[in-house]
Parts: sequence; C-alpha cells; structure tokens
Amino acid sequence: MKTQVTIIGCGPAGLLLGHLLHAEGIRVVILEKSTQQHVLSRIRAGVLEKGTVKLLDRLGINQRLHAEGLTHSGFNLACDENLIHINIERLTGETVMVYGQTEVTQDLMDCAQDRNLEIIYEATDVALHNIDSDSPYVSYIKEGKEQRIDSQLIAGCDGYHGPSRQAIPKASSVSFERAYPFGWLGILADVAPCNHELIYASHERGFALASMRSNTRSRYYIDVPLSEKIDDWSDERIWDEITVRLGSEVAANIIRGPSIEKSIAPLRSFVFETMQYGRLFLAGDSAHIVPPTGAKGLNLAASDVAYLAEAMIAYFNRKEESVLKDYTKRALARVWKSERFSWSLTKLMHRFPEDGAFERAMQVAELDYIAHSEAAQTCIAENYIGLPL
Ligand code: FAS
Ligand code: PHB
Repeated sequence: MKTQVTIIGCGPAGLLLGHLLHAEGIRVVILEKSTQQHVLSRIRAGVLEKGTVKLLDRLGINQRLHAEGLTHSGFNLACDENLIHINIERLTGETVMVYGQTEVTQDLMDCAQDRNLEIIYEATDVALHNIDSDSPYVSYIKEGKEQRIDSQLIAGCDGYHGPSRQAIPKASSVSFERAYPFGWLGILADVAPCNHELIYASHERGFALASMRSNTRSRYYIDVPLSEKIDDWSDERIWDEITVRLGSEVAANIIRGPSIEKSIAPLRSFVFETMQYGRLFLAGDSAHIVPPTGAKGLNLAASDVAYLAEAMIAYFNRKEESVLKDYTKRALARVWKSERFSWSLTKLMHRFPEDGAFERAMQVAELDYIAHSEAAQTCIAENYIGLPL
C-alpha cells in the first residue's frame, strides 16, 4: 500500500493529526495495534484547554463536545480545610472544558468513519524501516499476513510504550526524566460530583482530586505509594480516604457509589529531544509525559499535532520543507513550559516521602501566598487554560 503519511497510533494525537491532514486532502493511514473497543475502554484525561477545543471546532468535530461538555470558569486548590478558588475566567478571560478523553476519542473515531479516514485496527508487530531515507515504510501483521505501507512521512503517535521513539538512535537524542514516588489511584462512579468545579487538595495524608465527566458521573483521585495494588483498595476504603483528604466541608457533599472503573497510574515527567528523525515525527506521549496534576497530557498531544499538521500541510500542499525542520523546536518550546507547570503543581500538592515538617510548611506557605495574591493566581490560571500555540 502507498500513502502520503502513515500514522502509528489511534489515540488523541494520531486521530487529531489524521483528521487535520485528511481535511486538507492529504492521504493518510492510521495503524492501531488494539481494537477500537480497547482504545475506548481506557479512562484518561478529562480537561480540555481552549486550544484543544478550538482544534475540534476547526474540524467540526464538536457537536457532542458543546452539547455535553461542561464549561468551567474556575477550579480550586485546597489546603487541609481551606479552599482557594482560582477564577480562571476573571483572571484570563478564558475557560476550560470538562469532557472526557474517551468521548473525544469516540467522536474522532466516529467522524473518521463518516469522512473515510482510513484506520487499520489490530495491526500488530508494527515496525519502522528506512526512516532516515527518502523511502521510509512501515510493516505490520494483519490477520496473520505481513503487510507494508510506503509513505513519504511517518508520524509516531503510539504513546510512551510504542515503537516509534525506540526507532530513533540513542546517539541522535537526549532524554530527560523524573519518576515520582507515588501513583494516582483513580475511581470512576455514576454519582453526582461533590462540587461544580474541580478541587485539587493537599492534605496531611496526601493528595486528592475531585473531578467529573458529567453532572452524574464523577472521577476522583488520591495519590498512593507505587507499591500499592488496586485489589487492596475496596471502594469503601477509597471513599473513606477521599473523604478525609478533601476536608469536612467538601466531604459533606460527597455521594458514594460503586466504582465502574478504578486503576492506579504511575506519575512521570519525561521529555525526549528530538521529535523528528529523518522522515519520522513524534507527537504526544511518544515524545513526552507529564504528571496529570496540570491536566496537560491530552492537551500537549493536541498542540503537538497542531504544529505538525501545519508543517506537513506546508510540505505537501506548498512544497515548503522549512516548517517541517522547525517542528521539533516549536513543539518542544511549549512542551517544556507545560512540563514545568505540571511538575511545579505536583510538587506543591503532593507529599514526598523525603519531605519533613519544613517542606510541608513551605507548601502551606505557598498555598497561603496563592490564596492572597492575584498575581500568583493569574500565573496558575494562564498555565491551566493553556499557553498560546
Ligand atoms: P495514547 O497513549 O493515548 O495513544 C497511543 C496509541 O498508540 C494507543 O491507542 C496505543 O494502543 C497505540 N499503540 C501503541 N503501541 C503501538 C504499536 N506498536 N502499534 C500500533 N499502535 C500502537 N492526562 C490527563 O490530563 N489527565 C489524566 O487523568 C490522565 N490520566 C492518564 C492515565 C494514564 C494511565 C495514562 C497513560 C495517561 C493519562 N493521561 C492523563 C495522559 C493522557 O491523556 C495522554 O497524554 C494522552 O493519552 C496522549 O495521547 P497520545 O499521544 O495519542 O497517546
Ligand atoms: C480527570 O478528570 O481525569 C482529571 C482532571 C484534571 C487533572 C487530571 C485528571 O489534572
């Protein structure tokens, strides 16, 4: 098979890039190792920056987003019993949208079908070949048969564990990594949220987050040591811990219910420099990971592909190579700022095992400063809504 761009991975990065190029008449094929159901079964991000919403509006894949998404004009930081409201709309004039990654992925997949954007699911053993030549290709197995796609460019949108980043020689790249000594235990339940906006809580016992997917479906997180196993956490034990960490005032509004999903995700900050090698371009989690504290994962994938699509459209439709060459520099500039914001919010809101009373006093003092400083709140707000592209 021959095409112009082979996209590996059918997560938000691969699907958004596929749609952006397809809309400009560029031929693409998306290869995904799993089934559509499996991709949709993953519970991940829940907050969309304004830039991500604009991208979906531009593609016209936004009916359900605007019908079912929740527009939030603020969120809260909580320190023990004190709630600090960050009024992002008053401070920046912008809002964010609460709409699950699962729903975004569903909408992008449904539209792919309607618009004849080709996705090959259950494509296993994907391997990249000749990526530093003028004739790169990707091989894969489908229904037991070896297949091959020849294309001018390849986009590695296959997440942290995918083959694309591994295909780039170590000598041509530098990695930066910070692993955190805790993970996020998340629970999803069909109960009304305890608050109309998100609450990120820093408590003596640890971190908690009260989020939602709709007015009838809630998503809560607590941080737990990496040694913890989800089977050791009954729903009751999770609700008890959430109730303590969110403080008595908020806890009074918590409605408990059976979990429809619960899992533990490790926290990591990771950046891979470079995002281009020959004819291969990385986008999303294949090139960088942020701890979810800043709600940046999905949104960084979206900003990467906004830059990459612009570069590939210039290359194919206007025969311009320069924008392609600038991709890594442009994308990484925004990636590092989001990495910094996610890392600083993680440091502020979580208890680190090596921390003593002094470090805790520093966290409490910083949160008290934020509570009384418009400048500090504006800094957090402009990062939370998403820095300009
Ligand atoms: P994805 O990982 O979403 O997609 C990559 C795709 O490539 C997958 O469908 C995979 O099956 C496919 N693939 C992998 N290897 C392949 C191969 N060999 N061949 C073919 N296809 C292959 N962000 C938040 O903001 N809030 C959260 O709460 C949050 N929770 C998260 C929890 C977890 C467990 C994880 C891993 C991430 C979480 N994130 C969260 C971040 C998340 O939103 C990611 O940033 C986002 O999914 C990135 O999108 P992609 O880059 O498209 O990668
Ligand atoms: C979520 O709703 O899953 C969510 C929201 C905000 C975050 C992380 C996760 O920062």
